[in-house]
Amino acid sequence: MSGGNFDVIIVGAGFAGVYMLHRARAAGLSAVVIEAGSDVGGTWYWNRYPGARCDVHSLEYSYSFDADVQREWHWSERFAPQEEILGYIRHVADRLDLRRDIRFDTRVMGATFDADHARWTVTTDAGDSLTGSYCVMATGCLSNTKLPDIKGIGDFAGPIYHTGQWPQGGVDFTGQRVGVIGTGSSGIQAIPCIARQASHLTVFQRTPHYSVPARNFQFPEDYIADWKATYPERRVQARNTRVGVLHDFGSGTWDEADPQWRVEELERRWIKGGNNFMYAFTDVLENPETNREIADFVRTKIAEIVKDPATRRKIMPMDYPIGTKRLCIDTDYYATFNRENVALVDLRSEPFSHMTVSAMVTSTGEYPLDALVCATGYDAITGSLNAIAIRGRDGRLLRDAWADGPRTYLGLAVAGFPNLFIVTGPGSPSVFSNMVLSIEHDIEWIGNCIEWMRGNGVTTIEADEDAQSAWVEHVASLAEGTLFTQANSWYIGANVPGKPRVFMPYLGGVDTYQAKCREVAEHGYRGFHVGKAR
Ligand code: NA7
Repeated sequence: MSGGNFDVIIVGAGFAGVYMLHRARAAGLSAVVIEAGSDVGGTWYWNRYPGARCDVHSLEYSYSFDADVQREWHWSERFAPQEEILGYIRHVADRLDLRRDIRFDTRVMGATFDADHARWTVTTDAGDSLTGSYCVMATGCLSNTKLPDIKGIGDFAGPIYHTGQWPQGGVDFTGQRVGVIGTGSSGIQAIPCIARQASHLTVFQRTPHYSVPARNFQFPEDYIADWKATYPERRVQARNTRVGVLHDFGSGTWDEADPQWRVEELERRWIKGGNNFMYAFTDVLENPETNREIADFVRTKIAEIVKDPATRRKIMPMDYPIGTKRLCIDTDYYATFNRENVALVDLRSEPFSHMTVSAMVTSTGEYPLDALVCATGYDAITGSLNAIAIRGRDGRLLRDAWADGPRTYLGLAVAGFPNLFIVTGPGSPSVFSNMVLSIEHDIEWIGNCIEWMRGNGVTTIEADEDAQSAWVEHVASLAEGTLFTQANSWYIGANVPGKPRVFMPYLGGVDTYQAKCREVAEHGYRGFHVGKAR
């Protein structure tokens, strides 16, 4: 058991926590990171499932704050695999000598603000009690895993894996009958890989997802050299986009475009692969007609790939707009269902009944299994925060303050919780952006704020209730004008029974968001109350 008094306590050692520690040190602050895993990496530490890789271009999905690290690191593929990204974060932690201030294998259980002394006390499952002037939640948007509630699941004799808590040494499915539940990004990446190894694979699908080809490739040397020669300019450009990624953004709506060009453009983007596909027209997520055209294009492609008519019918996404659940990026996903050893079960027509010691039973069938993989997602964005007993002023629990949905100011701070900062929190662009770019922004904003506080004798900073309400309304109004409300996505908490249906990310764009945060800081942290020591 050990404690300690620090300036900054950071929860989580993923991309956010690692940089926050470095930033805190650069400001001359004492800091400690508490991390549940045995190593740095966060999402990329836990998600070791076969096929796990990023869906953002790897030269963009990386830190920009250190020119040497940026120059030295060699990315090998367009969409880096999990092990390469984990290797990168480990490299950064070593290169910047960060490990000595990270406590691994330790889970934060509670964080309580003491208003009399303006300090946070953070408690862990190891029995530690640490205090800090500032507490930074670098807990990640997708870290609180969710298992399906299936009757008798505990009776199943085989192993059950969640993609977000994959065993360290990997899993060998050779010769096994495997079931996969879930066809979101994780399932869609894992299914083709598991199908190649298992003797038989049964995919249990609740909602068919839209997926476009990744067209991943190994970087030729001159590609990287060219990119690195203009890295700083590219980083600036990326920050000035809606999503923090250098996509090829179309400039007009579907209606404004020439009919022949539209189809050629979609084809070009389909061939190019990746998320670029969603950005051909400016109104894809606002105009139902445009959205239908894009969805029809993808449905035509799926129909061309999947041979069996019954499977084709089941796998076809029909009843929600494309992009309103996160668009998946795949390698051979649809073609995998042409394999003889793969079967698709449509849970909408035959829901789960129960599990036996050796099989999954639905309302109409029984599927013998040796192993079960749950690619069933997360209690996203708020789950990892609500899992910690965070108590602000007067002992109020954050999860109670958020009972009707998360309320933040700029996604970074919460009224009633002084000196608590959230990285990529609800109400910020978070999962609607290049996460690393948004993380860097948030960390820099937090680091600058703390430096400002110390330079001005400010001991507490706390979001104003009215400023927070205005921000919450602004975030909600941005979502109201879109098609996002028409899908049962984790963006609105629809995947967790009982979770309030609130659209959580900020849709106004990374460029606009960062400008607003800058403006708040430049105006002496407008919308915050500051307290000074008496
Ligand atoms: P997602 O995108 O939340 O996908 C989870 C999948 O699991 C999805 O197909 C769900 O169906 C399905 N699911 C969840 N619970 C159940 C139950 N109880 N029964 C049947 N099917 C279920 O999580 P991922 O890990 O794939 O991706 C998360 C993000 O990580 C991703 O967007 C990237 O940003 C990286 P549903 O669609 O809810 O009907």
